[in-house]
Amino acid sequence: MTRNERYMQTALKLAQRGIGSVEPNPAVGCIIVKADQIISRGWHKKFGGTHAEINALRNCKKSPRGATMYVTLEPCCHLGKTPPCTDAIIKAGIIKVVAATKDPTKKVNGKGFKILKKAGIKVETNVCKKEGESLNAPFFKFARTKKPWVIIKWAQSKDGFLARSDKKRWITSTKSRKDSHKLRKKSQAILIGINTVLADDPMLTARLDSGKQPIRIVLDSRLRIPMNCNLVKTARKIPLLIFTTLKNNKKILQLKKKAVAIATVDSAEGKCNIKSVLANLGQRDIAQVIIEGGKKTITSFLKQKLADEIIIYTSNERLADKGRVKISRQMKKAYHHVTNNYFEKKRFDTDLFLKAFMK
Ligand code: AOF
Ligand code: ZN
Repeated sequence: MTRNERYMQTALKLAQRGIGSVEPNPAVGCIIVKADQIISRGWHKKFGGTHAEINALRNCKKSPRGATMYVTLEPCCHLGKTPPCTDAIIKAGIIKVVAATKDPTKKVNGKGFKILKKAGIKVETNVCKKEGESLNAPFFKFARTKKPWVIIKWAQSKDGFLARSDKKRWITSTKSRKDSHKLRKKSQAILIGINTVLADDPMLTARLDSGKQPIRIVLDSRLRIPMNCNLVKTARKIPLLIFTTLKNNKKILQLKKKAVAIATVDSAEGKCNIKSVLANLGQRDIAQVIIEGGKKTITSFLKQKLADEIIIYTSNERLADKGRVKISRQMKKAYHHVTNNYFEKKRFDTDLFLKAFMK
């Protein structure tokens, strides 16, 4: 490993601390090095907050004048929720910037590097590029394709059941369910099929503390959603978006009156065309969506290879005759289609948690 790579690894580790709080922004880490000594560290801590470079510049123990900055993403040069990082870097007297990746967003896309170079700062990029990109895979996908990062998530029993037929409500442990609420909280949108609405009447909220709630999305080609279901009843408080293939339907007006947003897409085999759904979500600036069920919806995303990531909670219990709705062949086989460049395996009590990126 070169010295540059070693320093970049430190910056990448710092960046990781922001995962879960910065989305849909990228997680970014930054260190400042002078005379082969790290004089400061910084990372982007939460969405809307100060950028990694600014945090690092503020944390300097010594003057950053004449120092080298290692940052995992090209410094921004635009006024967003925060001022451009390039200005601050130039002003601070940094003489060299080493970056892992270019920022692919239109507003930056190489312009940040150009501005730094013009100010006489040396720029080196693509140091640990692969790690830098996989750390922010959802951000890079959205910037390049304008389609959201698709996470498929489900909970199953050890013998592959998605629901139970006895009086107990849950398959997985309290800890697993808490974790899945955390996941909801850090995502922009949760999507389910109409069958899940009809079967469970869910709220689809992140029941942690107050704060940001993801947009709730239902695929409902024929608008079968009941007007008195929990999702519709709460639409004024928490956004609800329904995709349908119907146009000029009376129910569209009724739903709109209840503050439900409706989008009409083309149909594919009688259902909403999920490719069009994803394109539509991209237009709405939704950079990441979790598909939470049910079996049919999840299976159609897997069949069409539209999933980017899978998350599976598996309980230690075999349900056998207490089980209902077995996972599909595609769900069972999903594991043959994952990459190993990002893989997490851990336990929540006796449940197994698996997370991987799809090939
Ligand atoms: C950086 N350093 O730590 C991050 C960057 O609205 P704002 O001001 O927070 O800007 C968000 C955009 O800035 C985001 O879309 C991405 O292009 C870039 N993120 N840039 O220089 C950082 N998080
Ligand atoms: Zn910035």
